[in-house]
This record gives sequence, C-alpha cells and structure tokens, in this order.
Amino acid sequence: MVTHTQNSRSAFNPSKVHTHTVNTHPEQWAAINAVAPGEQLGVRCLSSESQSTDCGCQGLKRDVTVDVRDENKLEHHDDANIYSKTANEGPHETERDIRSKLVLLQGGWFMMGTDDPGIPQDGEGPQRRVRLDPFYIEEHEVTNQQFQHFTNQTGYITEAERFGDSFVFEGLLSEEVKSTLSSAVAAAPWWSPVKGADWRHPEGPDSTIEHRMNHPVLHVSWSDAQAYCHWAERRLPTEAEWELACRGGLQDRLYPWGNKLMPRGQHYANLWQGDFPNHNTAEDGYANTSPVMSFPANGFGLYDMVGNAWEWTADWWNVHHTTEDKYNPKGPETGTDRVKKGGSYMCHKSYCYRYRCAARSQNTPDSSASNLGFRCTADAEP
Ligand SMILES: [Ca+2]
Ligand SMILES: [Ca+2]
Repeated sequence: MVTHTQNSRSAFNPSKVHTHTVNTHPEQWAAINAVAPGEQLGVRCLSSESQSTDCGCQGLKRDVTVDVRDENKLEHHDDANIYSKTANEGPHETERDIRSKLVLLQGGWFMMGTDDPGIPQDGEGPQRRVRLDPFYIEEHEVTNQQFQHFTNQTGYITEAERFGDSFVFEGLLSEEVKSTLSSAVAAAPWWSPVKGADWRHPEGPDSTIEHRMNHPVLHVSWSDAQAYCHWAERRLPTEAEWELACRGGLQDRLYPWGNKLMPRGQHYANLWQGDFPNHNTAEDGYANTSPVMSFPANGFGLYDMVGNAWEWTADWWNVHHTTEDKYNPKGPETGTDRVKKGGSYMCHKSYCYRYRCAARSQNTPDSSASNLGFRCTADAEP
C-alpha cells in the first residue's frame, strides 16, 4: 500500500510562498540561491512501499522540518513565477536552438489509465475518457547540455546543490563515495543520500557529466524542472498530456510501441536487465542513462517516454480517480507529492514495473535522484 508517512512538504507548497522581486541578472540569481556552508538540510529515509513491486524511489524524501532557518532560505525557490514570461525575458533569440524540438499533438479524446493495472495501489485505474486540447511536447528529455545552458544564463542553483546532497543508486557509486555513506533508505537500501551529488555530479563529487552532455539531466527537483520550463517559455506537462504523448496514438497498449516489451527481440527503451538491484547486464547497452533518442521513437516521434529517466509532471499525486469524462484535467488542487511518469533505466518488472504508459509514481517536489528528469510542453510554438 502507498501510505504517506508524514507531510513535511507544506513549507514547500508554491501556493504558500510569496512572490519575490524580479531579478534577471545571473550574479543576483546566484546570490539569492546561495546557501551558507554548514546550513545544508539533512535527508530522512522513509519508505512504506512493498519491495515486491517497488524500486524504492518514492521514499526519497527530504526532511524539511529539521531546520526552520533553512526553510526561510529556500522559500524563494518554490515560486516558479519568478521565471514566468512576464518576470523573465526567457532565452534570447540566438539561444532558442538549445531548446528541444517541439512535436505538435492534436489532443482529442483518449483513454487514460488502465483497467488491468500492473500496480493497482498506484492508482493506475480505472480507465477513463479524457479530452485534451492540442499541445506541443518536447521530443526528448531535457539534457545536461540544455540544463547547463539554462544555469549559465540565469545562475540558477538547483535544490540538490543547495541542500548539499541528492539520492543516488548505490550500484553506481565509487568505492570511495560508498565509504562515506552514513544512511540509506530503509526499505530500499540501494538508495543513498550522497553529499555532493547533483546534476553536474550524478554519482557524487568524484563524477562528472563531461561525457554525458546529451544524456537526460538528473537530480532536478520538481521546482528545478518548473524553473527550466518557465525559462524556456514552456511548462511541465500535465499527467494526462504526458500519458497521451506516451501512447503514441495507440489505444490501450502497455508501452509506447505496443504490448510486447521487445518486438523482434529488440530493446525499445533503456530499462534494467538482470537481477535488480545486484546485477545489471545492460543488455540494452546501458547500465546508467543513455543519450536521449538512443531508442526508437513512438508513433508521435517522441523518444524515451518510458525508460531512461523518470519525468516530472505538473500534477499533484492522488490515487483515486473516477470514470467520468474529463476535459484538460490538471490533477488534484493540492497535495504533498507530484506525479512522475515513465520509469527509468533502473526499472525491472520484478521491482518497478512502471515503464508502462499508465504507470505512475510520485515524489515530494523537492526530491531529486539519479534517475529522475523531465521534459517540457507548450501551448503554442514560440
Ligand atoms: Ca539499461
Ligand atoms: Ca523517460
């Protein structure tokens, strides 16, 4: 069963923080984002998930209650409005090429969710009719190169950088970093909070993205993803938009390409092969993330909708849905966790059968991890 062990996120609810003065200078962004040494927040390891179907990544929650002083330092960060079109000029004309190509989806009616859920407690069902207006979606996950451009332009500092740590899958850590670990997630010991892990250092301080600039950016919180999309004059997809995009025009299929995981014996997504969590054969070519667009696109021309990195959506998490028709649904009004979709390179049927279009999971908005990224959507092509 999915149960929330505590609600420590209220201080991070964007609706509860005030709008800050507009500031578009990189130096000033850096200044207001700064966290003084020794003021990093700790993390708390929580999970109540069943291990039989769970990779444990929903339990990756920061404990924001440890130090109220730090909440004050962070509060500006939750207001993505500071990156809105009216508050920020967004990318300059010459920088537009750095953003992903948008694919226009016509919307219309589609069947969201499934009546044959792989993980019923995640709220994958019931299947319901949803109608969406046309929208654009980026053809691949936001890459390290794109995110670097964003941070270079704005001086933006991610939440993981300001907290001073992020969750990393232990199987990817060097022995040196492993020797420094003090805690792991109780029900998912393959996850550890690693000091110095952030999007530039996905496996901790001794790692780099130098040779992975075209891989999905990782260790970005929901707020970080929001900030990038606002800067790019785009937005995060709703869960319904993401799911329609995932289905690639197919109806009631498990995967973006159909019902068979490996058509003609070919890998269609970067997932986990072998025994999770101890042995990844990387039969698909990748034990970690892959360059975006390394696997076939779906019928809409979208890449890595399942696998590679999990992707944040705009919606709050809730597992209860009705069968009534919905128009442009945006999820619950409030919540503690945000929905993520698509699974990651860590997903294996034995532990995380979530690399399906109807599958879903959640994290608190300030969570970040070595398998979680995002892509943006837009209402109109700029
Ligand atoms: Ca793989
Ligand atoms: Ca993905």
